[in-house]
Amino acid sequence: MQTVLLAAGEGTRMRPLTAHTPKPMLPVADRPLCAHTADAAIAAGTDELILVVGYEADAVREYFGEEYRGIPVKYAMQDQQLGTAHAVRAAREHLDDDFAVLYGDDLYDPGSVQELFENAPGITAYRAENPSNYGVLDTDGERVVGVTEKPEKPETNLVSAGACVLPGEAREWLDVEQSERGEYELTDVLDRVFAEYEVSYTELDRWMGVGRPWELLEANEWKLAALDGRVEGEVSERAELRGPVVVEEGAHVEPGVVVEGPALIRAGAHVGPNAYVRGATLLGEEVRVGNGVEIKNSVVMAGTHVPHLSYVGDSVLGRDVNFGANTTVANLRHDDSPVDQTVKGERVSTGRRKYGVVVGDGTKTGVHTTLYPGVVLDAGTRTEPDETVARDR
Ligand code: TTP
Repeated sequence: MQTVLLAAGEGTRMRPLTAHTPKPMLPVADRPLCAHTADAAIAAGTDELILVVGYEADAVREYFGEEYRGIPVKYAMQDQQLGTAHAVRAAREHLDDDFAVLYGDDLYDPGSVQELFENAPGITAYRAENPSNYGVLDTDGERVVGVTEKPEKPETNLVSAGACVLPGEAREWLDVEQSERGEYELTDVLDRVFAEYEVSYTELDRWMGVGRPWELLEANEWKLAALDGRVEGEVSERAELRGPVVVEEGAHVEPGVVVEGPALIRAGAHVGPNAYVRGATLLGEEVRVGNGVEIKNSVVMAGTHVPHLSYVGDSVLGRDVNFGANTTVANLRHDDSPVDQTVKGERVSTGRRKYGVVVGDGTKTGVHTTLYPGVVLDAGTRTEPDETVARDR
């Protein structure tokens, strides 16, 4: 089976982390977000990957190359994101039989992907608390006969999760009309498949869409928890690793460091002396965490330095960030209410009581900078020494 993996998106809700990196290439534990899905598809028997790319396409091409884990990889360019059917249409010339469509910014549990592949043609579904906000499956026994978008009175709470396996014939059905919201949508292709094939559904055991920065934290919490501890790098005898901690080859952990898993310390990272890293934390390649620094439940991307006397909690730091000595992230409001963040100009609740900051690539903070919960710093921001940053920059 061929797998079309949609990875053309600009990831505007994930800004500033997507300023230079496409969302599907953001790190989730030991690989990019979309590689988890590619790997699940390969484990389920895919023999060819077709990546639909657009925004910052080169980053995707560089990672997957022409062959990935022994599987040929092809690319389809989608210059404008005009919809999911439009995206699959970009891949059409490469398709020759039944094919799966998976989303590069969704995380699936691999077992469910396997089940989806075994029950082709089929779609994925999950139980939603508020099904009226989604496309609800219309079923006849085990067979899916349609999807009703945002029904007022849904008959079930089983909603479509998007991923599907389509019969080869559907290649000819991709030229759908523009929908009311102006997109070419795969749901319109599916309507024809429901009418002409017996389509089953696979209920996903676990699944999440990764659209906003705190969801990147959640994705990392999921995939870091799935890692088994292993030490391939150099860990001082006077450092303590508790729980599942991975120290990759070429990483160093100095005396006086305590790491509580799940945590992943990637190749070339340097931690300590005297630092405290708590789960679930990802320290990317070439990250430096120095003396008197505490990092908790955070994603710290490649090349970032937090060298002296700082606290970082429940935060996402982009690439090549530098925190001046004594930079402190506040990650809890005095009134204990969930922390809000501005996403595309709108204040949105993250739903998280503990939530720190989101810092774009190349930012440098001055010494003694204090960052308020939910603050977003654009790529390349500079703060002055002693600054207290309560608003996004
Ligand atoms: P979206 O989440 O709608 O878009 P996005 O990923 O660019 O994020 P944002 O809304 O924050 O800007 O897309 C969902 C997935 O589908 C994502 O993996 C990208 C993919 N996609 C395409 O590849 N091409 C398309 O035309 C569309 C609409 C989506």
